[in-house]
Amino acid sequence: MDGMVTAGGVPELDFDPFSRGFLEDPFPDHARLRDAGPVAWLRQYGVYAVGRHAEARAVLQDWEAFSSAAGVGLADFRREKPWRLASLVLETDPPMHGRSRRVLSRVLSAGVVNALRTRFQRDADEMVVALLARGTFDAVPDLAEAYPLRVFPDAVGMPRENRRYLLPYGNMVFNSFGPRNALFEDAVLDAARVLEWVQAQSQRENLTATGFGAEIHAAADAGELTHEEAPMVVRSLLTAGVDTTVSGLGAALFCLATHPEQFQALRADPTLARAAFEEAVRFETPVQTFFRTTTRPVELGGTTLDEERKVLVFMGAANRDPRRWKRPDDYDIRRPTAGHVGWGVGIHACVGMLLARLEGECVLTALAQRVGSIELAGEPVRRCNNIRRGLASLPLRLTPRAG
Ligand code: OVM
Repeated sequence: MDGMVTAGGVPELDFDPFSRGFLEDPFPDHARLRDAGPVAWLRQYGVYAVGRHAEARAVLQDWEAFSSAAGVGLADFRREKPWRLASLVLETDPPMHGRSRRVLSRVLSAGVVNALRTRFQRDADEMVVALLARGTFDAVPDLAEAYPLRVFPDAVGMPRENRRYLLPYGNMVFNSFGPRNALFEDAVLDAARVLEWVQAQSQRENLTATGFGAEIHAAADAGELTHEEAPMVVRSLLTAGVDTTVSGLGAALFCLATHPEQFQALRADPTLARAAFEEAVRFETPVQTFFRTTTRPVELGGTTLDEERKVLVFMGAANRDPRRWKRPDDYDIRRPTAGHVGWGVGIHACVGMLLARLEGECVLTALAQRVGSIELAGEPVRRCNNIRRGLASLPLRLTPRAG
């Protein structure tokens, strides 16, 4: 029952953040969580929960007290075997984390990403022109999925065949951070085949001689990683690189279709494309939650958390915390978005965010320059996932820009 407190004085809540009802509309429970206090206890799972912006940031920034090495899902790797081999970057602490992170930071650095801009913009322009010719289409498969599935595996150096497997793979990994519920069980039906495919794609001989994948393997030649570690770091790219940007692009398209005045502001000034994408990442927060595990008794928001407990950080709730944001439930492409936690914060903050932002900027620039209006052409359908917020279907109608 809501209203109870733990022995440590932490308010207890009963909602299930991995139920379909919650995932369809998390916002009322987000408000309850934030209003209950700086930290709450989710009775159903026996975990702490943090929904306010200040405490979400504090947890994510303190990797020593709030560890990732026991897994960033509900499963505690110190007690249960991870569902897949643990990631060398997401599910590690320093010093191991720094070794893989350093390589990924370089492979996905500003200079490398900026050099992709011309090609990424051309691909976005081509896709938007083709979709304008169709007029009405489903923006999830035909744009939010199609665009990252073209540009990202190209940049990694993957072959063309079977790229679409990256989508069910991402769906299963993101579901696996939650409990072993029906969402998880349904997502992993085909796991053995998909995991084997991802492992094969991560091997040096299956990647082109140039690209992100080749560069990670070259880092093993240079002694920065072992040759056993290199394919695992490539796997991280394949895990985190597509599903997430699909959600982000879907979020931006949904926001622009449902806020026509914001799309008109973007058309009037296409240089707002990057800001419009960033605000969609705040507003919808594609990666809604991740766990940490306390390594010691630790003070947070005036209470002391027990050691060896999972802490569920609600980035989606923090990104709409009225203690931090003015009119948090408005999608406003001119708002200052700095400080949102949609990419995480601290040592684990998204290492691919420059690439994701480039994808978002290119697609929204193409829309701003070529499209007159974006309307819903049917009801959007949510794709429920334990961790990742996104759509399965977004029917849209585009009209060309006049003149
Ligand atoms: C991984 C990985 C890294 C980042 C994110 C992610 C968000 C997975 O290393 O496998 O899902």
